[in-house]
Amino acid sequence: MAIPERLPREIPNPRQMLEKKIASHEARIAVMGLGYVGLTLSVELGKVGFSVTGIDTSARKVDLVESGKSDVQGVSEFEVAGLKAVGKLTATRECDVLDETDVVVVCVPTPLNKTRDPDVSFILQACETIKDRLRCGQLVILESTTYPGTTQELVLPLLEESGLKVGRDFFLVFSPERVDPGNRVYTITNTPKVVGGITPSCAEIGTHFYRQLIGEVVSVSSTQAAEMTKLLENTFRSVNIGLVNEVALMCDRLGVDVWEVIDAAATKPFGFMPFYPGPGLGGHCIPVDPHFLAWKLKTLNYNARFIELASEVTRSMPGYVVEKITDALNEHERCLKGSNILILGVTYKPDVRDIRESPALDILEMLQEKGAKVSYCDPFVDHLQTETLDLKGVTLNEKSLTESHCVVIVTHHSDWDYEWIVKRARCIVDTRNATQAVSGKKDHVFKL
Ligand code: SAJ
Repeated sequence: MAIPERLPREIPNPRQMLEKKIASHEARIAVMGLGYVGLTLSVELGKVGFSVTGIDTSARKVDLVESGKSDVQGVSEFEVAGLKAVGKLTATRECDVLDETDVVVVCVPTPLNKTRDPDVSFILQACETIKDRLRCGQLVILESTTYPGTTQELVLPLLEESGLKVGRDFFLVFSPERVDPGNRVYTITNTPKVVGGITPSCAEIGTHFYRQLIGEVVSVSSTQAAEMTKLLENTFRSVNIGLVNEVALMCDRLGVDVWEVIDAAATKPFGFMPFYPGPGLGGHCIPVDPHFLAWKLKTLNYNARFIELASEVTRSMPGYVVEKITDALNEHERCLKGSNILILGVTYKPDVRDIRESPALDILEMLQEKGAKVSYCDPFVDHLQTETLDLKGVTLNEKSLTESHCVVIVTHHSDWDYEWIVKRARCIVDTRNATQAVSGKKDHVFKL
């Protein structure tokens, strides 16, 4: 593929040229990062007629797309293969395609590092690559969740090292991803999209771009506002989950059923939104995003107390579940050590494949350390391998249930028959109130 000469520094009207290409869907798109955000976005862009090239450092991810497959829940292989067949979607590990693209969307991971500080190295690597190939008339979008100031303070200076000027030669926006893998109600196209630009013209072009595939696009005044919007969304969730976990600990001491109390409070049609206690906080967003905000505020000498406190409470939940298991076994004159414990559900939430940050991993580790004989069952996870765990999943059947001294419902997948489980297990710790609807004898079921 011949690499065209860079466009000259000055072209008559980069913005007008770009807007026309976007409006006609002739704009060529590059999406950097083919995870749940990048691949989902690439497919939706291809479906409205753009030609999209996905760029990923993982040969496995590139090969999957090139062979018309998908490893992302909610992205159909039929759609990937179809777009591939008509040349609307390709994938590559090489970045020279950036010489020919008009819009580049960065959807790379932003994990926490070992000291739980933000790791923006993937963003910087992607932007270094973009800088080397930046041309007049290009729109660069950052979607990766990050702390307020990243786009303005890190990405912009890097891109302007090219000698091109933002708002005149190229355009730069931040637009938070709102992809919820497996959510059949809210998809990219019907979830409002927030856009913040470095300059007004950046915001206008970014809005113009997303309006090609999303019904509602909300423009905010800056990239910092857009970055902060995302962090507020997920900090709101994290803090409320922390609060309701503390309410569960309070209700336990009061001898009150926390689930009954939440359901009763949820009858209030205004001013209340139910959250539910659980074994801890998993996933790639909620446990991570608020710490981006807390870290940034620390650099500004501010301690984000709610974030830290909610995180502290929620991080104590796996240990609380192990206490519940110990108490439940005591009711059956058994100690934890040497008991067969079956964990039902190890993914971070129901009906997904993802085990990232799953509290089930902490619970399994703690039980093993205390000498319990642990096994797990999860239809989405055949084999559980982490730094400290190496377990093959067992089948949920009469045998695995009756041989267990305690069955622990950690992730309540929809397909399980909880009535059948309650009837066969001799002792159950239910961390999700999954057995709520089961009638009949339940004095062997212990809830959070
Ligand atoms: N959790 C609780 N109690 C609750 C809700 C969740 O313990 O009341 C736990 C879950 O078990 C899980 C963790 O919190 O371990 C995260 O659950 P989540 O429902 O927030 O699911 P995520 O991590 O997939 O969050 C995503 C986010 N979406 C984006 O960032 C684009 C989040 O903003 C969404 O609100 C959430 O999906 C959603 O609503 O599904």
